[in-house]
Amino acid sequence: MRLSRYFLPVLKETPSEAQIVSHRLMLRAGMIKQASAGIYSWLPLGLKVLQNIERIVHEEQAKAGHIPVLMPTLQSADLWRESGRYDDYGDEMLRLSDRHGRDMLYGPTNEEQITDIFRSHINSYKDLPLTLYQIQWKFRDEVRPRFGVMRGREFLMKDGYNFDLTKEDALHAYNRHLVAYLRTYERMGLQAIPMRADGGPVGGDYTHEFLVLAETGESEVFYDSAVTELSFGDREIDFDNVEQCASVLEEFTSRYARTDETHDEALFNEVPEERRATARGIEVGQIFYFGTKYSESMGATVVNADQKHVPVHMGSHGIGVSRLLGAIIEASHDDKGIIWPEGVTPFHVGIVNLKQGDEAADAACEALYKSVSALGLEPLYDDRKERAGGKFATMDLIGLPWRITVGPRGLKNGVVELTSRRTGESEELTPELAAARLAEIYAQH
Ligand code: P5A
Repeated sequence: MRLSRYFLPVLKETPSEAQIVSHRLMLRAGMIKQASAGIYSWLPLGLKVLQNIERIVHEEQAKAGHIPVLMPTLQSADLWRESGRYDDYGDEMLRLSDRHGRDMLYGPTNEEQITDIFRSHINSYKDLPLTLYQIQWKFRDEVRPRFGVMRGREFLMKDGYNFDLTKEDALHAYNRHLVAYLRTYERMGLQAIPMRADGGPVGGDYTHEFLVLAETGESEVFYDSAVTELSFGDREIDFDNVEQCASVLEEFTSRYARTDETHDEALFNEVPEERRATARGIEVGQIFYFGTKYSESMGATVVNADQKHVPVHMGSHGIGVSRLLGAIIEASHDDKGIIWPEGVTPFHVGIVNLKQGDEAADAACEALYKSVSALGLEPLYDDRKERAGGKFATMDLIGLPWRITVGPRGLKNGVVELTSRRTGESEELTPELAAARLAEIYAQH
């Protein structure tokens, strides 16, 4: 993409309504525009990151054997009356009625709707296990939407639902989700720690939230600091292997780590004092096992091997897809702007032409643009007639992890400069070697 033809409405001033750094930077970098309280339009740069996050979520769900579907945002109130949640959900649910006076709602989550799909099509235990998921917009009429996409009213969620014959099978699905989530967050450059939590309106008492530690997080958390040393890394995992998945859960959840809802001071005090930590965290996901809560009330049963009708065991599993943008920025920025991890960056490299209009500089930038694109990478070429300082400031603000600077002086020696946004370190290389370095870097992501 050439910046002269792109739509990147960066702001010079810091917007006064934004209280936390991720919100400020998303507005300043022209990623989002507030439409009304807690509701945002996604501008091109923001949309690219959102789609990268979606892609990683889809890829990791596919590895776990989970199947994508797409359900509507508007749901019938009758389904929610069956589960009893229509009245329970309270003011967070946006309720509306259609021209025939039928009660509808904008889905805050989809347990009822997916259970309805399941009961309409599946009757036999032979069709289990089954996990369906979607990435779809949700609406929760939060009393105090704030911090931009962090706590929106309309937000994008990955929501998955498992259907199993037995509690043991459903717990394996739970563990599979935990593993898939650990991989998902790490690919986004995040450490998200699973912590025992509360079921809330979804239900069930077996649930973990995934928290990214950050001062601006809305949850208070208590943990054994040893959990911060764990990482999933690039180990191989067989998602059908019950013991393997269970041992990952064991490894990542056996130490004390809880949100304030489930915090237990006596248990916490058993952690050696030097490892007892309290912090704030951003909840980027939550997994639940709630057994037969929905299948019993909504009649989602299968015939088992003894020809008996039994309600299926279920769980649901959510990732805050749009919230993740805020969480990643909170975890990765400096005073100049965002620093995108390679896995989610909107463009792989920024090309800065120090002297637009100079024949050699223009030609070298064009050639680099072509060679980088030919590698399957997406460059953002700042081809505007602007001062170098302004171009650098824009690149730093929007946070591309790599920048290639091209100027007449370097070109006389046959070199351009490759700079890391994270470390600020630069290397002088021929344009060919700079492109090859990028290919090497991105081969790992
Ligand atoms: C699990 C999937 C559920 O709703 N039902 C389907 C279950 N879980 S949850 O924890 O309530 O939500 C899942 C994740 O969505 C994100 N989230 C939000 N993101 C932005 N703004 C909000 N107002 C908001 N509310 C929830 C969180 O990351 C949460 O973990």
